[in-house]
Amino acid sequence: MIWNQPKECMGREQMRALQGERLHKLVERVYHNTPFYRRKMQEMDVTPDDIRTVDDVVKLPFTTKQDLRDNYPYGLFAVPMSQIVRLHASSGTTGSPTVVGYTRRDLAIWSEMIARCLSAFGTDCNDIFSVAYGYGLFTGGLGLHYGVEHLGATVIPMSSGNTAKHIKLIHDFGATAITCTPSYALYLAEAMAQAGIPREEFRLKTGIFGAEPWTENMRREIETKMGVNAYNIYGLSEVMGPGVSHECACKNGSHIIEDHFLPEIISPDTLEPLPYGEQGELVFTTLTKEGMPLLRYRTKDLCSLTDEPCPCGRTNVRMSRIVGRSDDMLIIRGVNIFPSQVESVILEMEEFEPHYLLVVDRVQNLDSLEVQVEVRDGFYSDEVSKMIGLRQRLAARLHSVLGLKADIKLVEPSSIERSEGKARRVIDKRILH
Ligand code: ADP
Ligand code: K
Ligand code: ZN
Repeated sequence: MIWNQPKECMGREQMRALQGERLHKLVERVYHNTPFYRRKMQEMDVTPDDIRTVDDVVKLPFTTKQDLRDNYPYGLFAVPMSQIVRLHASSGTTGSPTVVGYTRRDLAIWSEMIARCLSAFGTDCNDIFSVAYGYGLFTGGLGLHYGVEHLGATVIPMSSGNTAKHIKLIHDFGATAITCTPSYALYLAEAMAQAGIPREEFRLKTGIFGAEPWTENMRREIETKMGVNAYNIYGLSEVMGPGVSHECACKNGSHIIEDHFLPEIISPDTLEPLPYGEQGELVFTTLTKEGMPLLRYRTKDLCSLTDEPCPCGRTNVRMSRIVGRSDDMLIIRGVNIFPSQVESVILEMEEFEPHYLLVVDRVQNLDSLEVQVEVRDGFYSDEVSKMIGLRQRLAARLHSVLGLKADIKLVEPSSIERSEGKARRVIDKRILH
């Protein structure tokens, strides 16, 4: 079902016209209400009158996470605090937290966006959702929570942690859908298998995962282990939270909620806009946000966009999976690599569990990469020659994909730390030297 047919299936020209109108109004608002943006626009000699169509967006200044930090806590808010009804903070994966503020209308729009996502995943008012993202400052928990209610489905506000109780409630309450990070989903699936409750006694059928990068191979792994149909949901707190984009039944990229968020792809080096199809940094302008509207926010997330028609009938632009964040990119002996590339390779080999850790170091001025990976039960062996053979095969595959030699450390099942939220995939010891 398509929750908001007029907005999700709008003709491209009509959408662009709507975005242009909203962009003009947005720029007027921030020009008058946010001194930070007025100053930036004055420096660039742009006024709201120069911004009439969606193509004019390129005349506007970028916003970065550093701008949010420099204006911490409320400097980018565009309404008085009397109109802010909620605060969230980003989880600070890459540094000190940043604060975001929402008006009543922002929250209503957010819930409606999530209802669109959940409908695209095939869920409806008959579903019972376990929301297992963290509740609190993180946008995942409360964001999904109110979206599920808006859909009219039933929400179990689980939050993360307490996995044993979680499994009992998913079972007893007959949860049909679950939403959390993909890494927690894996952890939970393993714990469900160990709990001794027969798989048929669970009613779970839909899994909605996001908040960190994950690969197609990871999707298959979770689907098999948990017995759900798994969908990708994307978002970031600065822009709104989860629900900025979502997959549909076609699973061929994630539709962006374009009537509220105007996407661009830029070259992270030259900052020039790139055409559809090319990979670069994703940038969003929040067309309707009141509390903390942002012009051309640089997400650091690397992906590509397409406006090719989708068989589901939605016309909104789709984004590819996030390859990684530009800050996650490791440069090892001059070679650029993303943890997701290692994940793909590991999961293509049946001998490995989807649990891995990259340890980067610098020894005698030379970068080193160690890949720690869990060997699946049944493949782990005390026979040294078997393990050496396995290590060599993985090393060879990684070498051909990454163009880099990695040291492989095979570890026993369940020895790498599990995550209830966003997984930590990299330990970069070079920072300490
Ligand atoms: P932080 O930047 O502190 O982690 P957020 O909790 O807002 O703050 O996280 C947003 C980021 O999480 C995004 O910019 C993106 O890097 C990542 N993310 C969110 N959803 C997905 C997804 N479905 N796939 C890949 N990455 C995602
Ligand atoms: K208030
Ligand atoms: Zn679609």
